[in-house]
Amino acid sequence: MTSTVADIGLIGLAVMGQNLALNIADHGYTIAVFNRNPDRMRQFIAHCAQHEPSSERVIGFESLADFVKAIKRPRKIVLLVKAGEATDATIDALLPYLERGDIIIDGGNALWTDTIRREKRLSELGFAFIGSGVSGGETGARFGPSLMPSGTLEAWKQLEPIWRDIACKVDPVTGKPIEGAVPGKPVQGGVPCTAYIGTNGAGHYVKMVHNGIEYIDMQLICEAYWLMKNLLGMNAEEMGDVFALWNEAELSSFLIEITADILRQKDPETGAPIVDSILDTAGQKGTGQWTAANALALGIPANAIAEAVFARSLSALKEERVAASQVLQGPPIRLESDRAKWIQAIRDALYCSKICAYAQGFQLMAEAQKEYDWTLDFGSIAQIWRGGCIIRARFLQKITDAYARDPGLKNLMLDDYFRDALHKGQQNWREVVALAARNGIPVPAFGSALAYFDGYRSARLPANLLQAQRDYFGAHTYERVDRPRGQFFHLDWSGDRRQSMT
Ligand code: NBP
Repeated sequence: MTSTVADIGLIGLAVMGQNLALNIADHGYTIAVFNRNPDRMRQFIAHCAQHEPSSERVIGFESLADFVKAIKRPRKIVLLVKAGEATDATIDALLPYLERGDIIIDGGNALWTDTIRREKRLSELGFAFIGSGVSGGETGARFGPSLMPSGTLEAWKQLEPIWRDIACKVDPVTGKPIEGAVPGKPVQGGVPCTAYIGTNGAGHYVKMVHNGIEYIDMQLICEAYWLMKNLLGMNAEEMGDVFALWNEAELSSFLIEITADILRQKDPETGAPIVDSILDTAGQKGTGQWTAANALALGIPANAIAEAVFARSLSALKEERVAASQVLQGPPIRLESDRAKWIQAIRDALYCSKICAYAQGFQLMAEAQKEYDWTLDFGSIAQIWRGGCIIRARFLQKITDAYARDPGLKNLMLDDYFRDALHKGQQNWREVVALAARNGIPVPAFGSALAYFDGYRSARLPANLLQAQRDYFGAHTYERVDRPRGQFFHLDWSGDRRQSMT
């Protein structure tokens, strides 16, 4: 007979599951683990026995029935399987063994609508379901991820102590992640990067937007790099130094920091900068694409985020681009000699574009909460992204401060701090976008962020003409500037050219 010893269970022992299981064990919890293919579980347990200080708290099971029985009630079972059908298959396999009140926690990158569906189904069966975004990749899972859980408050209360223990911790004063965790010795103290996000799919939605922001953050850095390389003629090491310097101030972030490291890294085969040996094509799938698609569905102009997804799609057309480069011509590139001036300008373009990108992500979440009846705490969301995750940055504290000043803030750009930063940087930002256009260097994210800024701050846009066109060819009607909103008119464009109210 299996004894009930485990504080929690985990299914799915690929990269994320193994690392999260070890993180949980390092915090003193006994964890039962299971994997569809038992070989993977056996290998993991063998690895733990040899290399992991917390190995006695990780117990592997080959039978799902024994695995479930070993977990204390109400059971908490974390799924870290491939998102999609595998999650449903795992839930279906688990159901016969569960008892009322047991809690399934999906830590995969699930589509939030799937989480809503699963939560509803399981709650009707008497079980709880928490969808928890887990960010930070392999290292985050091992030593402290950013965790974005949602479900019922009762279920969250059960999970909260473990989730707070294993989450990344940030210094309460500096807001910086506390480093130094090693196997068996996790970080003590600090503010955990997790908080209750809301009901049903809210956690996975917020994780999705996080990933959308990650796409644009990375694309903006790539554009800054590309401009320095092509317009200023800088080599990888010099650019690495610039990113390292930027990492000392407002732009300080994990992505800027690793970019400095990447640019200084040599190719072990050739001795040249490794970045020059890497093929310039990137894939896009899952969460970045979902963020852009949902922005379209909700009618929120997250154009810079979408642009970052499209930039990857364009990069993937490598063979076509190589062929087109022989056919389509642009202007010759003219190197700029005033490096210091343009490095500062590119920095400003990057910072201003980043503000717009985050403004878009937060506006998207604000719209989604209306759509799905969530109550999101945007200041708290920015806080839990300060550590553990890929977009961790000093900047996030500014977002928390902005929502503390005004919880009903309509758009981040309207906050005093961000407004001032945009005002201060915009001249340089414009010059960078113009210079890039003059030289035929693509900067889709810088450009679309600037268009967003200019569009959002425009009391009038040319959609009046657009409405006229729509009314002309399709009698779609228009509102008038001199009448109350909600009154619609149609002009008989081809007949007597009279206007009627509809
Ligand atoms: P994968 O996404 O590669 O999934 C592999 C795991 O899913 C294995 O344990 C595999 O079992 C299991 N699995 C599959 Br595939 N089909 C299954 C099925 N029908 N029934 C049961 N189990 C099934 O692993 P990962 O990269 O560790 O990611 C796990 C989750 O975490 C994913 O949802 C991912 O999107 C998310 N995530 C990943 C990262 C990251 O950096 N990798 C970061 C944040 C979130 P098997 O061994 O029997 O094939």
